[in-house]
Amino acid sequence: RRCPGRGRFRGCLVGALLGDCLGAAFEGESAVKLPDLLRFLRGLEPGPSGGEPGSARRETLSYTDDTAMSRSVVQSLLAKQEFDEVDMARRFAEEYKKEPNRGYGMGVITVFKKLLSPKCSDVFEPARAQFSGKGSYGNGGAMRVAGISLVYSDIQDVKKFAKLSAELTHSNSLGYNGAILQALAVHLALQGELSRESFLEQLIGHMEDVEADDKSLADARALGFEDLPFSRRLKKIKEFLELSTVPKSDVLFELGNGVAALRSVPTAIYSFLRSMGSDPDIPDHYNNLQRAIIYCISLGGDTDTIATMAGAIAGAYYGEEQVPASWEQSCEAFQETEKVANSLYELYCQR
Ligand code: 8NA
Ligand code: MG
Ligand code: MG
Ligand code: MG
Repeated sequence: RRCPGRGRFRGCLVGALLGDCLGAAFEGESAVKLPDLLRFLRGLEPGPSGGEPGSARRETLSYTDDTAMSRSVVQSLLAKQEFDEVDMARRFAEEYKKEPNRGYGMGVITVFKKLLSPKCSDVFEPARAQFSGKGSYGNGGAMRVAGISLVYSDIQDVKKFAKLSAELTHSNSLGYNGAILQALAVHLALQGELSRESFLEQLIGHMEDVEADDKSLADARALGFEDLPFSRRLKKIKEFLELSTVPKSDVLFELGNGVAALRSVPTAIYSFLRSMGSDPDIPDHYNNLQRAIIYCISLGGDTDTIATMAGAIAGAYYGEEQVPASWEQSCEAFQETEKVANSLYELYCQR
């Protein structure tokens, strides 16, 4: 097996960090105006008088729950050298206790509180009890999953541990299948050199298999969705990519911009794939990775989480060369993120 370049690991984690920190400035806005977003981004660049990159900003952009949980995933994988559910659950809960105001989902906080109790003996139990036993279908399992794809090179391992890592908080298959999809996208992106078509074909092939099990079918039906809902949205992405332009309203209707994994993971993947080409509305000096993040944020809604997922995929695909210094240096904890990416690279390439 060939090791992907180290720059892809750094690109992935820093891309995710950028998406979260930049997206968080717009989270929850129903309609983000592109000129406002571009003005905000220009504020990250040094002024005409020069100065260090990022010197245009006085304050650092803070990361949110997306990055806080991504960091716990990665730190657990590095400490244990493999997936360890007890250690990872403990890190999620301790991190929440240390910094509860990172903008966590309303439901998941209940899970952390139960995990912090000494009475908790099964770390998957609190997640199973969420939403009257239905489990969460939020995008929290997917937003933090990239580290799994940076540690496991075998695709079956990627699927297995993406699912288990998500199940610590998200027991509904519409939650953890979103994490599997996001992990597969990062896995494929790490290999690089893939066309849009083969990237999508491979994802569809895997998801049709993932979503065909009894629980996935039952959960989708219980929520009133058609069978294989993630696979169906991936096919919709294929249709969109064949059109020269797709109105934002169609993207929002078909793919969404919400906190459910089903209404955000496919959107992030679409954003990454469409940004392989240029966008008439986004100035040419922005590269593919920047376009992917800009497009996600322009959709509004759960901007930080959709942008963090697209940033992870685009960063794994294009590598750190596409991470602009001014954007990176505007974000909290970017240096630590690079360091951790280097450590993950060593671990991946030892396997
Ligand atoms: P979660 O498990 O609490 O799920 C998020 C939300 O999805 C819940 O609060 C519910 O509204 C809804 N939901 C999920 N499952 C069900 C269900 N079975 N029945 C009914 N409703 C359900 O947390 P999460 O970790 O998945 O959430 C991640 C999102 O929350 C990310 O966008 C993250 O950035 C954060 N977030 C924070 C804010 C904020 O401003 N604080 C806003 C949006 C999202
Ligand atoms: Mg967030
Ligand atoms: Mg993140
Ligand atoms: Mg969010």
